[in-house]
Amino acid sequence: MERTFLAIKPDGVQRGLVGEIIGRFETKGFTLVGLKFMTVSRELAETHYGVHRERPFFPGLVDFITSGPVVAMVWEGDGVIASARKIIGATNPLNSEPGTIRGDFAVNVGRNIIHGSDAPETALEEIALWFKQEELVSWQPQIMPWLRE
Ligand code: D4T
Repeated sequence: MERTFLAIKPDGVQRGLVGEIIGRFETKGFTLVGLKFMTVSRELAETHYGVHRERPFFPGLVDFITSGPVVAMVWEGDGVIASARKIIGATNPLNSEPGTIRGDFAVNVGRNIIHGSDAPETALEEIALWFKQEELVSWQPQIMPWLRE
């Protein structure tokens, strides 16, 4: 079953949006298989955002993501990687559609509330970076027959 890595960034936590955000993925019908509330080390932040190392916004991005607690999560379900990106909305919240998380709650690209893996390869890498295998819980929600035929 497909899995993706999502993280509510420090702005989402500080603004009290944790329950609202988790609820969107839960009520959609995806399955939570990993969850932790944590402070991100600079090493983890720099590895996670390594692809952006040469970009001018990289230092500010690392400062921001390490500035307060985040909620790191793994969610499971058919098509969850692409679907979660749609639920999250475009990177710049001013371009995010209303109804998406960023479209509903954010106005600035440097404070865009939540991260979601953008492809199957990055999802695998990010899950392995943020979670130990034993921190993930494989389970079958009892409502599954009501979610898929
Ligand atoms: P993340 O990775 O946080 O889910 O964001 P996206 O996948 O939607 O977008 P991204 O990788 O291009 O950007 C990573 C992260 O950097 C911040 N950022 C981005 C920024 O502060 N200034 C910028 O100009 C850009 C392009 C926002 C998300």
